[in-house]
Amino acid sequence: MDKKTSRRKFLQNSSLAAIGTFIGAPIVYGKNMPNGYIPVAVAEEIDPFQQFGLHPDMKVLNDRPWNIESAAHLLDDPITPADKFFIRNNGIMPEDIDVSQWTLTIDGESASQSKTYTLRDLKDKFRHHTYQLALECGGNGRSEFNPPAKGNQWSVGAIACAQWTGVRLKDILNDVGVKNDAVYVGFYGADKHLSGNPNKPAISRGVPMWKAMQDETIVAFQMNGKDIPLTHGHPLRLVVGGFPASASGKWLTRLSIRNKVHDGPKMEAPSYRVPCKPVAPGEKVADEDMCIIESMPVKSLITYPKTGAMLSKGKKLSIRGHAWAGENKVTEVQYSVDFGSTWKQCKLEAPVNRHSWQRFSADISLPATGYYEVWARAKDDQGRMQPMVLPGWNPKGYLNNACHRIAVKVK
Ligand SMILES: Nc1nc2c(c(=O)[nH]1)N[C@H]1C(S)=C(S)[C@@H](COP(=O)(O)O)O[C@H]1N2
Ligand SMILES: [Mo]
Repeated sequence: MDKKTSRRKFLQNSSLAAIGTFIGAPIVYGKNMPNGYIPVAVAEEIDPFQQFGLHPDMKVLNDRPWNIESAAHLLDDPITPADKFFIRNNGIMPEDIDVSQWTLTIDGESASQSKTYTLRDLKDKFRHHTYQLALECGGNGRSEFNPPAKGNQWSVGAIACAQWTGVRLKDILNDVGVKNDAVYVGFYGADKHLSGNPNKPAISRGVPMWKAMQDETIVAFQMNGKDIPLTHGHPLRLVVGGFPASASGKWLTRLSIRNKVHDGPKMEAPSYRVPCKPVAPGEKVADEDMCIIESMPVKSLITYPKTGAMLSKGKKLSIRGHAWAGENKVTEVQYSVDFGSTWKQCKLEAPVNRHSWQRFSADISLPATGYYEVWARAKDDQGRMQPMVLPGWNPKGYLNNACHRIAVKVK
């Protein structure tokens, strides 16, 4: 345990007076502090860049819980490394994880039996698979909606595509036995609700059976060939590509095979739901008119160059980026340098596997010195294309897949 962690542990288990001594002043309204609460004066001493090993261009949106976003130019690697991978926590991360004691329990109305596996059991019993899977927070792009939606004000950086290794969820479910009436699989993790209430999960979402049974839906123990970092769900997490990343439960301890749509915290309306029918910006929407988000929409990011790039006259501008389309495949990416008046094709690579993002690139000739914008838009195999402007406003600010743009100057 490093010094900071042990100090934090000490504080969590300490009396108000002891914490006051640590801060150097009595906490006047201390009796109102929620159980387990870490005062800002203490919390601020945690440097997330150091603690989580983050790239200096990462942006902290919230420190309780930690929500940290990446940026377009940080997402240029074909496989996102941990230091550039966004962090989205709903609660307080578990501490002092003892991997040898970690278990995963499968239960639920539609499980033929309840069964518990150790990490060793999972690794020994089932075949290992590695997939590159794009995880995008449902709220990525929320900051642009107007009227604004409450929640983390993600710009474009709540997306990543790492290489995940684990066992297929379907192999585990089949080993346990799934009853015919199974509808959903819900997850539970070891993180704590912000209130400190141990009986209230921070988040417990799930996926329909067809998604749980897909080959690429895995219970992972490695990210990019190493143990999963604590921030991303060490030692075990669900990885469900194509769906909002909120379905990919971190610090996984339990899966429940349900005979109805899972009803854990943040599964019910209005969380991770959008109006079933389009609404006017700002309109109130009743819970029963909100539908669960499944596949994420088609989207792309120009990851090189970084916006604001300078180019010498006569040189070609080489751009590249990534495109993804939830359950679907990206079939085309186009770019425009004249504010969308004309569009040209980018070179587009096939995905490494289903639910991985796809690389695109183009070499662009720019006719004169001056200011340009490069716009990119992707199309999926259903013929759906990214909109140029904000897509349908919704109360929680999900699914903004408007096209990405960068500025370039030729000198
Ligand atoms: N146990 C648990 N799982 C979780 C969360 C969480 O707060 N707790 N956040 C979810 C959400 S909303 C997202 S977008 C992704 C973020 O994964 P990351 O932090 O590895 O990027 O994890 C999901 N899984
Ligand atoms: Mo999310």
